[in-house]
Amino acid sequence: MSKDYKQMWSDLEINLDAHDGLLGVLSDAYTNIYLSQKNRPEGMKYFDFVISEVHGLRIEEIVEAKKQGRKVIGTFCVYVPEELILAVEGVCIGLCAGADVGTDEAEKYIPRNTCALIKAFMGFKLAGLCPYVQTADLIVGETTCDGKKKAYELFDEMMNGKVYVMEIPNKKGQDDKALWLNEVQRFSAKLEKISGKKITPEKLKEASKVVNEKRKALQRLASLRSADPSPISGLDALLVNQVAFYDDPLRFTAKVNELCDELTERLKTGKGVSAKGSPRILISGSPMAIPNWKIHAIVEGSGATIVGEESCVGERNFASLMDENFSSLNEGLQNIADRYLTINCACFTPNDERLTDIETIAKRVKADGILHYAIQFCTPYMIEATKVRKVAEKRKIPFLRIETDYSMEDMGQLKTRIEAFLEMMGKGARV
Ligand code: BJ8
Repeated sequence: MSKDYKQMWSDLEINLDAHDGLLGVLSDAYTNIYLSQKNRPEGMKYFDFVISEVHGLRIEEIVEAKKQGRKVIGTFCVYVPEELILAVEGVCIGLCAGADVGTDEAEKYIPRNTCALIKAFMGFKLAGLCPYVQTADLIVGETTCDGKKKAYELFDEMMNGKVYVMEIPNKKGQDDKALWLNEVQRFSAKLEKISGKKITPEKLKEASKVVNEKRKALQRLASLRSADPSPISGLDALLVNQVAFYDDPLRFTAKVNELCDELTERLKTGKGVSAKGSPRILISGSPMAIPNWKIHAIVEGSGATIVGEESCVGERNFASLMDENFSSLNEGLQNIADRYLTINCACFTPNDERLTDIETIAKRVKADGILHYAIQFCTPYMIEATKVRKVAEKRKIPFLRIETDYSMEDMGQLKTRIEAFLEMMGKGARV
């Protein structure tokens, strides 16, 4: 941290002692996992800085934005339209927590066999550890999986009524599309009410451009990883995708594009993070919220490179753009509704489009193997893994299925399984 932020944290009612402990653990993990990597692009220095200031400078910026009358909107799902939040000059923060924190406290409210992501967002609040949650004027939940849906009821009580829930349909038929459009309209009215600002077609266009440019930068990064050797590690690419959820969008986009310029230069000289021909893995499944780096650290520590994430912290977040051609607010809201329904989350049934996405991405990134990752007790992704396996078998792509939580207890066991998978995978199975 560049300075002492204790007063700011204290004003936000952060538990200072526990928070010091959390930052210490985070800093050690980052040093061991990230800073120990060899051959990192220079452009990652910005993201190292952002992480070092994750609860410092960025929170200071948000507090300052609040003083200027901007509203802070926390979200837990890539289905929440960022464009609308920006159209009322709000600050959009993706809140999903990826650390095993406050679990004991969370388990007083929700069953032990709840996914780690849900336990973490409740745990962070209960343990007084998340300054982002503390700055939020509104927290947007969604009716995706049952665990989240029910947890938001309890979370709303903890947040003194600040939780607003969007209804996400479970199917994608005509009635579902109408329901979803109505939800987008309802959310835009809610944002206008809490911000006191009107969403005009012009403001929505401006906001759509900002978010689309961010998506394009992330698409560019994803496509550069198709090279052999990849010019960037999976760990670093994951970090960029995680930072996408809370950094200032304009600054973030500029920094990702700078990084991509450097990676493009690397490709010209054939410089990469691993030797040409090293095993290439596509990750598919539940989202990996910051600071969940567990699987990437094991896979890359075992000599393979992760070249893509079919995940909401990855491709599902940036794969499709919003159509910026609209002339009325109604048309703009329709375009938002259409764009977001292209996200193929396992909470939908059927969800065969996700299988097509996995095949397409595996081909594009020249994956040698697919590792399906589900957070333990994440029923939608755990069950859908069976269909993903069938796709991998059909394409003769080696497949490994892993279910784990945020604890480090199974690191040894996972490493053994992943190493055996890489060994079995060998070469020559590339799609
Ligand atoms: S669009 S994946 S961000 S819902 S890991 S809480 S599903 S039990 S996070 Fe998600 Fe939106 Fe879908 Fe993406 Fe439930 Fe699974 Fe836990 Fe999950």
